[in-house]
Amino acid sequence: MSKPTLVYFASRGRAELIRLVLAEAAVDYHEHPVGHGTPPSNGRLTDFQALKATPQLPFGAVPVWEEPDGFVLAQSAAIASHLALLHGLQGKTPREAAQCDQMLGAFDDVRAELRKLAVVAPEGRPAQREQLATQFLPRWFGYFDRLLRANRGGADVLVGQSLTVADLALWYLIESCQDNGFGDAVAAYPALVAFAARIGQRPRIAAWVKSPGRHPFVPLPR
Ligand SMILES: N[C@@H](CCC(=O)N[C@@H](CS)C(=O)NCC(=O)O)C(=O)O
Repeated sequence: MSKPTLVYFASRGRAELIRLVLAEAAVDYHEHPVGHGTPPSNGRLTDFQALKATPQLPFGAVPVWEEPDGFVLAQSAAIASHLALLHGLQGKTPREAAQCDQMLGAFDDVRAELRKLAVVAPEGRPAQREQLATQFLPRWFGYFDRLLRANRGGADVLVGQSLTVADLALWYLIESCQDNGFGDAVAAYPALVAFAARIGQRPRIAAWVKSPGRHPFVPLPR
């Protein structure tokens, strides 16, 4: 293996923030897509159930990040944070690094609530959507708006004075909410709308968004 490898399904999911960090850092890496019932390719297992039974997935789950010298890391937030640190996207001080991790925790909290739409019975979805749209997301975007504006007036980045993984996490959360019909919860906060436009216009992020390598958006069930 000469390039680092990201092991995940052929979808955005929990790997997309990692891919955004890799895009912003211009890292050359290989994707090893796993699936259900997929035969081995390039001499490697790609069937998820088979792979889960091996030590290649430290916790029997993906994403997993592999480096050419044999270093293997699981847990999406740990991978994002490791790559951010390697490439100067984890803040400049221990406090800024912790503030980045704070955002990664919040990112997981919000995504976990959104994912409930995928598991709730179809008849429960309208109520779940209503709760997300009118209570949960306005509350969380209110927190993010306050956090952003507390950093030098909110006209730049979330943590410190330069782009970090925290900005990429917030940008991806905003994009996911807008794409899933929760744009009003974001639109209520002009500083967040301007922030999302700023981050989305960064050349490497804009290029990743348009790239054929980006997996298509899959909506949460309606
Ligand atoms: N906290 C872990 C969760 C990883 C996780 O649950 N990944 C799912 C796929 S998105 C998985 O591999 N689940 C194991 C399974 O389906 O058996 C992370 O953020 O990486």
